[in-house]
Amino acid sequence: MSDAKLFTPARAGAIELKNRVVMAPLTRNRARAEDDAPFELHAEYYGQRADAGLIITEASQISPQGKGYAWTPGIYSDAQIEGWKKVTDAVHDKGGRIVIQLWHVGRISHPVLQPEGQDPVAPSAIAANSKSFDGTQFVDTPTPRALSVEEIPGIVADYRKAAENARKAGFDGIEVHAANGYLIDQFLRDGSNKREDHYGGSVENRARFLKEVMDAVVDVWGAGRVGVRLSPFSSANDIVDSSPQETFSHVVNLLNGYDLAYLHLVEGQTGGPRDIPEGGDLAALYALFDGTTMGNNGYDRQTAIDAVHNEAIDLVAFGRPFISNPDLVDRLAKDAEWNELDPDTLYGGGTKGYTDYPTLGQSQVAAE
Ligand code: 8OZ
Repeated sequence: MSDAKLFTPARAGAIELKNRVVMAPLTRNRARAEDDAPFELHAEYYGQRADAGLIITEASQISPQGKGYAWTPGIYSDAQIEGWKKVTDAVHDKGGRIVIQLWHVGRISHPVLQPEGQDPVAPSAIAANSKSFDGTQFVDTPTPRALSVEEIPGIVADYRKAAENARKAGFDGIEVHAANGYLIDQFLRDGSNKREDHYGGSVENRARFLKEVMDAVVDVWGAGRVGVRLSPFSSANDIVDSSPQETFSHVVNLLNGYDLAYLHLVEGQTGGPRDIPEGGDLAALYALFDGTTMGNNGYDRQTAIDAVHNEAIDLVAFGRPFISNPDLVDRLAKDAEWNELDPDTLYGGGTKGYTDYPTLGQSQVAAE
C-alpha cells in the first residue's frame, strides 16, 4: 500500500473526495440508439469505477443540436434523466462521487446527426478539418452555419436546463466541457471565432459565451459544485489560436470570479503528447487559478504521485487506464499491474471492453 498524498481525501469546492484519483470524461458511444439515454449497462460501468475520488461522466450533449457522434448520451430529456439516475444511484451506493460533463459540439457534427438534417452551428462559418461518426462511418465535418446573435441565449438556456436536469438525476455537480475544439472552445479561439459582434474580437468578447454559460449553471448548482475543463495547448478538432497563453490567462482570471469546484486542464495534446508549444506555460495557468486544480493526460502511477506530492496539481484525472481497470485506485495503491486496453472496443458496442475488464481479485481467481 502507499501513503502517498494521491490517496488522501480532498475537497473540490463543495464536493468531498475520498482520494485524489479522478476518472476523466471518456466518450464510449453506448447510449440507447432510439433516445440517446444511458441505461443499466452504464450504471454497471460507472458503479464498477466508484472507488475513484471523483468520476466525470463521458461528455453528454445538452440538446439534440449539441450532438456530434452516434450514441453519445444526452441530458435534455426525461428518459435521459431517468437513465442517469440509475448511474448516480449505482455510484452513490458504492460511496463514490460523480459529476456530469455538459457538452455542445458546435461545428464538430454533421447534418445526419442534427435535428431535421440542418447544418451544425458555430461562432463563425469556418469548417474544421475533423471527423464526426454517423453510426456507420467517419464523416468530414462540413462548414457550419454561424450562429446569429439572437440564437445564443437559447443555447445558454439549454446549458441551464441541462444543469437542472443533472440535479434531478442526482449528480454531485457538473463539469463544463470547454475543451477539445467543441463549441465553447470554438468561441474562445481566434482561429474559429471571427465574429464582429460582442462575442468575437477581443479575448473578453470571445470568452463572453463561456461566461454566460458559467453564470447560468452556477446559478443552478452553486459554484462549489461546478468544474470546468480546458485544453489550452491542444489542437484537437483543428482548433487554432494565435496566442493561447493570453487567451487562457484571461479565461482563468474570469473563472477565478466564481469560486468553482475545480479547474481541469488537458496537459498538451488531448490523448497525445504532453508537449506544450513555445510560449505556453501550463504551470503559470495552474498558479493563476485560485481553487482546486486537476491535471489530465498520460499520467502514470509515479508521475501522478509526484505531481500531487509536489503540489503541481491537487487531483489527477486518468482516462484510458480507467477504461481497462475498474479498480484503478486499488492497483495504483498496491503498485499492481494494469490490464491492457482493447482499442477495438473503445467506441460503441456493448459489455465487451466496457464492463468486462477484471479487477485484481477477479484476475487472481481466474488464474487459480
Ligand atoms: C473521443 C471521441 C469523441 C469525442 C473529447 C468528447 O475529446 C470528446 C471525444 C473523445 O472531449
